[in-house]
Amino acid sequence: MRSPDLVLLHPPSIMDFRKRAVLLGPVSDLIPSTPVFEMYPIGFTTIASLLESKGFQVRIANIANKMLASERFDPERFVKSLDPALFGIDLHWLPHVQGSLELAKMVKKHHPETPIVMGGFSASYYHEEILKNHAEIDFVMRGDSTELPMEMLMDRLTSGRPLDAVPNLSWRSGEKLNINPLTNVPDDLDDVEVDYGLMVRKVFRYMDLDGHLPYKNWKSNPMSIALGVRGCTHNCVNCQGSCDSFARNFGRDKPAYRSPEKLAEDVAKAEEYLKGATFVVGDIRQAGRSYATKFLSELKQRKVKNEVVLELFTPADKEFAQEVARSTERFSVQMSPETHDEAVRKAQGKPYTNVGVEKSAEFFLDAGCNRFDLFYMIGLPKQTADSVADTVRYTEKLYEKFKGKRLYPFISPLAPFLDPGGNAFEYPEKHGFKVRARTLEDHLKLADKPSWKHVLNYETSWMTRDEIVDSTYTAGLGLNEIKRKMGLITEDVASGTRERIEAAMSLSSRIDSMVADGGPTEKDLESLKAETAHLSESTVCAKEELDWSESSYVASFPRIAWSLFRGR
Ligand code: B12
Ligand code: SF4
Repeated sequence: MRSPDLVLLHPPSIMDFRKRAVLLGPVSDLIPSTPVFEMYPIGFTTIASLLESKGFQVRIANIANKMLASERFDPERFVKSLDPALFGIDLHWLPHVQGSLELAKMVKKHHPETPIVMGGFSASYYHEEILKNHAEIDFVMRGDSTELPMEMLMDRLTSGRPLDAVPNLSWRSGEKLNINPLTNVPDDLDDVEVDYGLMVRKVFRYMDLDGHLPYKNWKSNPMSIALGVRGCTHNCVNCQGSCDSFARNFGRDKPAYRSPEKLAEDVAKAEEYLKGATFVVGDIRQAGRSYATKFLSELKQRKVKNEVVLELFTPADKEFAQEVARSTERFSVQMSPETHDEAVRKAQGKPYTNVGVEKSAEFFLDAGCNRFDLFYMIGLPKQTADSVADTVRYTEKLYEKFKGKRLYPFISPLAPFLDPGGNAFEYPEKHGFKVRARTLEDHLKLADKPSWKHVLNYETSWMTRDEIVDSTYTAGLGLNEIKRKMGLITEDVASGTRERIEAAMSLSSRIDSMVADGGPTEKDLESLKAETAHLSESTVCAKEELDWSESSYVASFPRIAWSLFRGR
């Protein structure tokens, strides 16, 4: 079999997580990944689609997932066995700082002559520091749209032509750092393809299912993504994906949308391969109400049976809820009011009311929504520990108000990092944040700390790191108790969650004492290993509470087989 031209590698957040004891904490309780953040950027698939259409062969290898899937999998041996013309490693999410840089070293050790390109939001933000301080990385591909520049880079590398004309590329020539202009910022996403058929074929081409799976539990809770937008019209203060941040960091002064027809087609195509939920990224009303209506009518025509998960960035009216219901067979909605406190929410950049949130939930649930998820957060501007406790009390009222309906409130900390590039990170004093790490190197040092409290890169003027951690666990206990009282979870589940939270709290303070005494020592860490691994997952809630559908990937087998048979 021909060697791939490009291998895209996704690292775990911490390369040696299997050996190292770190209380990673409830940093991933509300997303599909485990705390090692094994999900790779959706952009891996869009880069692969474009390059494959131009005749290059691209392999995706989710190292994080392979390490989770099998204790016997040896990442170093695997990396050594590869032989592409170019390696790509993502540093999209900053929590991967340690994993991405360590993986780059491992690759370079075995392939000193093969260039490595890094990409993603964090790599874009820190491109100069990466190239100055990390000799193993040859290129950083900046920006939110790198498909075309990656094709140009591959083309130049394979033909030996100069790199000056490759947009968005930062690169070293000898000691010199070259920063090509960030000019590939397309106005729309109509040329960006997420091709699930290609992914299925790759699994078979490389006989590697785990290396292509987006996250560990995908087999029991499969999900696909439809990418409707790059950029955002909103300005949540802590977000690197905000409107201001996109302009400052990724050269984007307005969002790029996929046409409503193509987006609806993406949702329909995902269904050809997969029985499960499709998550549509971004509020479909961002591009205007007529865009949303067009998308929904296109979806209706396609008679999509899979569950469609939509996001609301602001409250919605009854008419919209009913339109969604008329256009889909099965749908869910997610909204992130962040807090019950309207003054805190406003400071966070979301100036809407609780009445608006509750009305939206009512409209969608009455229209037949499968579930309406509400996400609350700890670590916001103007938010105190008392305010977090009040949010928990508020969720009890919500549960009572929506009794018997499928409304699910969740709460989690802003962790482990305040996003570099977001308004709060860039202007911390203005927004009441104290940032403990500014450079990539600072974050690399934090990633080495033994518990998530010590990893946090921020505090606020209203909450210390201790308070953020305590409030998180206390809120977890509070929500658990509410759910138990209301009969939403069994006594067994409730006591299991309570025990886990209490054990995590106790372990967190034991680690604090070790740190205060100058530790923890290697021996301490060794003895903590089993506990830290057990107590970093499903702490503030059980992950299954977030599952969208009852499907498993076994249910998708006939579709996958049929798609292969058709050769698509
Ligand atoms: C959708 C989304 C998700 C989805 C993931 C979808 C996915 N698999 O990509 C979910 C909900 C699972 C998610 C989870 C998380 N997310 Co998120 N997410 C977003 C969101 C809303 C949109 C991202 C997007 O549009 N991607 C599309 C484009 C821009 O990226 P892409 O196609 O994947 O990649 C392109 C480029 O980035 C680049 N690229 C990326 N990687 C690489 C690698 C190489 C080698 C190259 C060459 C190029 C390259 O090229 C690609 C193609 O053009 C943004 C906010 C926003 N408005 O942008 C936050 C955002 C990216 N997420 C963020 C965070 C913090 C997280 C979490 C860590 C949160 C947490 N603690 O749980 C987790 C990490 C999950 C994991 N890895 O396991 C931060 C990132 C800040 C930072 N720099 O660290 C953002 C900016 C905002 C936020 N605060 O939520 N997220
Ligand atoms: S958190 Fe706010 S700014 Fe960031 S992507 Fe979501 S709505 Fe946009």
